[in-house]
Amino acid sequence: MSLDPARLGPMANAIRALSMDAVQAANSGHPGMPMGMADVATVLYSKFVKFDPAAPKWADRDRFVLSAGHGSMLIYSLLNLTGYARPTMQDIRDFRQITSPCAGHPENFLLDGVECTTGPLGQGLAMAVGMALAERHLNATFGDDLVDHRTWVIAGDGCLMEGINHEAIGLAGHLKLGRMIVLWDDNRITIDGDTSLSTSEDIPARYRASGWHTEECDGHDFADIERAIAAAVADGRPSLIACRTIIGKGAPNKQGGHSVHGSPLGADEIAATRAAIGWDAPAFEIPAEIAADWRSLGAKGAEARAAWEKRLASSGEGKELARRMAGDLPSGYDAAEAFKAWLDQSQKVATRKASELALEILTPAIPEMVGGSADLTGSNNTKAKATGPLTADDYSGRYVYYGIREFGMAAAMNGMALHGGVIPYGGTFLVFSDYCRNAIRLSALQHARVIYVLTHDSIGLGEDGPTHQPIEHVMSMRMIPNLEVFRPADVIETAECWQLALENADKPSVLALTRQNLPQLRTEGGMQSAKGGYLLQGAAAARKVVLVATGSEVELAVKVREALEAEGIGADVVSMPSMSRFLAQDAGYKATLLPGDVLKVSIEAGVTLGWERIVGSDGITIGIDTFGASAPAEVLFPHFGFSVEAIVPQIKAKLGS
Ligand SMILES: Cc1ncc(C[n+]2csc(CCOP(=O)(O)OP(=O)(O)O)c2C)c(N)n1
Ligand SMILES: [Mg+2]
Repeated sequence: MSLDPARLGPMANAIRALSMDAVQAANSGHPGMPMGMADVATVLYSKFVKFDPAAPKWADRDRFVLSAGHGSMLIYSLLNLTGYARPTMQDIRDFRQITSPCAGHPENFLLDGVECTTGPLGQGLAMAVGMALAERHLNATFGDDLVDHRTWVIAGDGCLMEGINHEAIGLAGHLKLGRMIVLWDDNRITIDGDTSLSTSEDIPARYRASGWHTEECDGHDFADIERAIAAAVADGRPSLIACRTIIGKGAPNKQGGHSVHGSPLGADEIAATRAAIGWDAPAFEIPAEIAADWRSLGAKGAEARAAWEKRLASSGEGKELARRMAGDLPSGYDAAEAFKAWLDQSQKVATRKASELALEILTPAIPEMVGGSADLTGSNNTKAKATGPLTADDYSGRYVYYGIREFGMAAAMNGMALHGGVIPYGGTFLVFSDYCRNAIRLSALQHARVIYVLTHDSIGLGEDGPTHQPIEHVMSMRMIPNLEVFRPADVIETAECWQLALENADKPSVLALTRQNLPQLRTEGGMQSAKGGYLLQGAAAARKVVLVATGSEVELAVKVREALEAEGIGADVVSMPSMSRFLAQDAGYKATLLPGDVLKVSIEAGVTLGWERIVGSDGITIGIDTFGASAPAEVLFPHFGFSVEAIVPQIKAKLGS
């Protein structure tokens, strides 16, 4: 059945009017994209997207991602017009103001219906790959009756030009994520002007080469748009639809040019647009008939949702799916109990190996954990026996071979976490966190429970040399708000940190893990890491010094303490697997561990910047503020001053003893 263009035209114009008027009122924003894609979005929502504004978090809803996040007025218009509780028309009037959830770019934590935060170009599309992957995985686990939805993306030239696009579509094509459909706003305009300034790529050919199905349509011809989307739905491969559009369509003097990308149209052009598209209503008013047409679309989903709820209630699996979607860990899960057996085993292992040992216990108990690595499985130790490969032939697997696609992996994991029902974790070398840093930042911004397993966490990795040796990475990730960075010191701390990371339901975590073996320092349980820092060994002689260390340097701190004690200088060792967690403890606890009247010394094989917060301005910071070097780890540590012989004299000199 084809749609009636006589009704669709005015509906699309409602998006155009709201977008140009909101941007004008804010005197900032991007009218070109929503005006250009208004026709495509109208067809998409009239006929294809499964959603229910009355239940925005309905688990089996389609996911819609506006990857071209600068065109945020498009999604705000759609949510308002179809009847979501927010944004209200007042919210839209207040577009880009502090009181409004209609932020400059769509934020998943401000509005239901915004599935992910977009704006950093390319990442919306890459997150959608993760959503489509989570959908197939849950479908394979729970069946068609409970999980059966699509992932829709609107992306611009910029999203397709970014390097991450290559990683994202390569992964989606390989995994045959056929329920993902990308509508490309093929307007041939970016900020600087015509796309011919900077590219001559055959984008559909690139997608086809990556295993995608491609379609083209006239993005202003309703019937042609419907045809192309229907063809995409019918094809088993992921689909790209090149929608040939005119940026700012409707604005008679400005459409088609780059000036409409990111500036208000201005009062004169807005008046001319109203005349050109036949829109008489004042700003922020939608004529009753058009509003009713949009509302009726919104109401259509209620029936499908009610039917799904019935199926959920009558399914034996319903409760389990609901638990996973709510993000609650399984009841009866108590990893601490399982890890207790390790306390008297004296295991000397790398913390990456300790992480694998923890995963062998955690992954069978927590079936929603889906692991992976960017081609470093054997180095990151991310694969456990319970996590079989997730492939195009078997989506029920729980281990994703992401390939050498760190950014694509991180963005996909964001999409998986935001889709819900899975807890993604993935590995690469810590030094390559830079490759995916903006996705890690978006995990934090979006409150996404993603666990990054970042191994080879210092010069301790040895011979691979300075390109592979993290220096600034641990500290620089501690600077990202709402991201918890763990650097455990031994097998017991690693297990504790894994548990804490899983319990961080509203934030991502980083586990910084060693390549090299470390002795087991802890023989007592008690979840000490839960305070971020704790007293590992107390001073025997009168306390003059507190040594604060993380990860592999806790072993060194223990040796420094022994040497000091041998000379009658009492020293505590504080292990600090999570600096942010420690800093969040109450003042009394912090003062007990780090009293004002003793010398405090930090030891961490990374930059010293930031450790003043812990040791104060008259403490000592042992670290490394240059690049590393290529040599065995046993040579590198003393070379860079990480030895009892180098550290003890500095402490004695400071104490004046
Ligand atoms: C990673 C990233 N780089 C740069 C920008 C700044 N930026 C926002 S929109 C845009 C141009 C995008 O062009 P296109 O996707 O074609 O959007 P259109 O102009 O057609 O609306 C740029 C460079 C950004 N948001 N994200
Ligand atoms: Mg463009």
